[in-house]
Amino acid sequence: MFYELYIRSFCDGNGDGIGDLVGAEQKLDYLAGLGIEGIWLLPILQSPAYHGYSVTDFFSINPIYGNLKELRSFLASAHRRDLKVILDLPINHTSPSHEWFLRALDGERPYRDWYLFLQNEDWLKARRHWDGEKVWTNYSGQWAYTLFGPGSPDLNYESTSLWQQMKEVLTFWLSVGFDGFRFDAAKHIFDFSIEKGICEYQHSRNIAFWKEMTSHCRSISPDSIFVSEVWDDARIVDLYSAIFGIGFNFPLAEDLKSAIAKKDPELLVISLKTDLNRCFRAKRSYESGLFLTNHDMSRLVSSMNGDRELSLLSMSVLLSLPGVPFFYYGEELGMEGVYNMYFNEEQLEPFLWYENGYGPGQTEWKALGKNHPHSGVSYEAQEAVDDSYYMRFRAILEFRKSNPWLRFATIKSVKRKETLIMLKVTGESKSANILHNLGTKKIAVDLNADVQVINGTVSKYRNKRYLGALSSAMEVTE
Ligand code: ACG
Repeated sequence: MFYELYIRSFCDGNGDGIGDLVGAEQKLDYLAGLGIEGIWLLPILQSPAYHGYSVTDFFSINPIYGNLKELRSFLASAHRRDLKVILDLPINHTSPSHEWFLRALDGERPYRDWYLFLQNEDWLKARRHWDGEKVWTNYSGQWAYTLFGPGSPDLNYESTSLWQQMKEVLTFWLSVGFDGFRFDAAKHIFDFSIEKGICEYQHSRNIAFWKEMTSHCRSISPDSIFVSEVWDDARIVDLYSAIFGIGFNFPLAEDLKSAIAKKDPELLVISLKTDLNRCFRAKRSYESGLFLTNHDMSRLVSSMNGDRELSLLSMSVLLSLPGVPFFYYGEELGMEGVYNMYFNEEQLEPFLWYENGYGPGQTEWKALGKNHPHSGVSYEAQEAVDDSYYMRFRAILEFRKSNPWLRFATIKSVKRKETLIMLKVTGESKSANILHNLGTKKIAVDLNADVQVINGTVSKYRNKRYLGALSSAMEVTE
């Protein structure tokens, strides 16, 4: 299990209101206590942007988060707790303030070749693949290709010297002590066709690029962990996951949430059968990155329209599946936040440590618009209450932690009876039946004595067992 950490909003170690590495290091016991095995650190390299995805220097970290010494100390402390740390690395583009881009604008080589400048007026008609946004930006009279907007001109990997440069970046961060990378925007390395002048993914070229980058890392650090961010349908996600080893399962995230929000068991059966298709085979060369939300999406409780029971059920379904689970900071508290493409900040609010919103480590870089003080959502308010959202979320994490075999399990079957979903899964040394009740009434189930409640309730009445409303349980069968 990995925790997706947005350092700016997590814990402030130097009293400036902005989360930093010193603060995050102080909270490593908290993180390890959640039962996670690793941390996905959202971008921390030099960048003028709050999200950090537009980098101005690939070899240094944003000074508001700390310095290299503090990063090394954070990594060593994480490793002492057996936590892996992977770095989110956005190498598809830079900030327009990156020195490379400024020198490219001046026509200096090789930097000029490291970006794509307009060669044909017709290219201006090109539109972004998924939403029709414009993809060219005029910088003082020179048009550059900017798929993600004017704040991030794309790097142009037609230039082989750039491949070499990026390998040096990877070598550097591995030598600092990272255990691997979450590679941002993996399908976008080659996504503009120079021949046709349109936006068009060139998957085979992208894959060749990533093969070379990942082999480079493995030649330095054979156990490196890679996770690919490819937001696309299952076929494309799979293509890339095979190179990286772990690929975020975007279709599953969307379908699972939608099935549970609608309390539609049939939809959930279809989702599990299609989005986890490969988990029905025993031999797999890569794993699903299981997740429900990330920083580009509405938070879980918000996507369940405020229904916390449905949120916990979604999490318990997710954590009963084969793959490597990831969850976003603050989801354990049930924080809220709605994603908006043009104002995508609500899901990035400060982690609320204290009920009154103030105290050592609390970040204050932005206002708490959704997760108000005195609303009972804080860590302080919830950690002492047995049936709080946080404690119930932790119990689901604990279930997963005590069943590590589920990661590599094979799904034998997925069946439905009324509101009940039944999965048969088998691992190297164990098999189990996993039951999820999507209904609002308890339902009679065939469970043996060796039952682990994942979430909700299992009760007994006259020799019959019942799985409570919106509850999940597992029985180990052998
Ligand atoms: C990553 C980061 C994100 C970051 C960037 C840029 C990339 O996580 O925080 O933005 O560094 C696309 C890209 C992703 C990108 C997201 C934000 N995420 O592919 O790499 O945009 C469709 C498209 C997807 C698209 C998605 C976005 O296919 O490509 O993701 O829409 O909504 C079904 C379909 C599926 C479809 C979905 C949703 O599932 O199968 O294809 O996805 O429905 O409709 C950051 C900032 C930005 C800033 C940038 C520089 O957040 O504001 O501009 O950095």
